[in-house]
Amino acid sequence: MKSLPYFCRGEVIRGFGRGSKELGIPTANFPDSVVDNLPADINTGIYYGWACVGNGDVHRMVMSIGWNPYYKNTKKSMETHVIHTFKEDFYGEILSVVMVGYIRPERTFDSLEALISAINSDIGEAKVKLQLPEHLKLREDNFFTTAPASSADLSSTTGSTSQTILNGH
Ligand code: ADP
Ligand code: RBF
Ligand code: MG
Repeated sequence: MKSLPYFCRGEVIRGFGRGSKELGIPTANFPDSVVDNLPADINTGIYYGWACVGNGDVHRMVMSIGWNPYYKNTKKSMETHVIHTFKEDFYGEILSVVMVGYIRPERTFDSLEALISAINSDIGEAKVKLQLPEHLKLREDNFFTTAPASSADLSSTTGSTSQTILNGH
């Protein structure tokens, strides 16, 4: 995928509230402004990379892009599970992410347990792959050191509530 690494950020919006309640795996959802800006060669499926909330610490992440076939969503979503335990929700804050690698396509499952165990194995794969030097260096990218503290800061610098950067340029 020539568009990787792919950097983007935007406000965290509310989804169906299923991630935490049904799966025990919260996912921070991006608005349409971020989803609609994805380059054509970024296929739906599961990605891994780095993420930070506001101008906070950079953590590992896994992201699902698509229609959640297990739930048959009608709207394409882009949801990030940050591999970190936060003290509080962060709706309305700016989530900055870099997608560095692809894991697998989205699929449906026979049970909720099977979906949960697939997500846990994605998290395991992300933890292994993110140790590669080429991935570790993206954690230090300026994109994160200059992350806006709030959506007001993002819109005052970009005139928008989202931002996307291809291949770090
Ligand atoms: P929704 O359907 O509204 O996205 P979820 O149940 O998926 O609800 O929970 C996502 C919300 O949980 C995020 O928007 C964020 O505010 C919060 N959250 C807490 N910890 C995490 C985490 N580690 N990764 C992603 N979101 C988290
Ligand atoms: N949903 C699916 O329907 N099929 C999948 O294969 C799938 N894989 C996922 C992998 C990861 C790493 C994450 C974070 C989510 C995945 N989801 C998948 C989305 C999941 O159904 C969604 O996060 C919840 O429904 C909450 O919105
Ligand atoms: Mg969610």
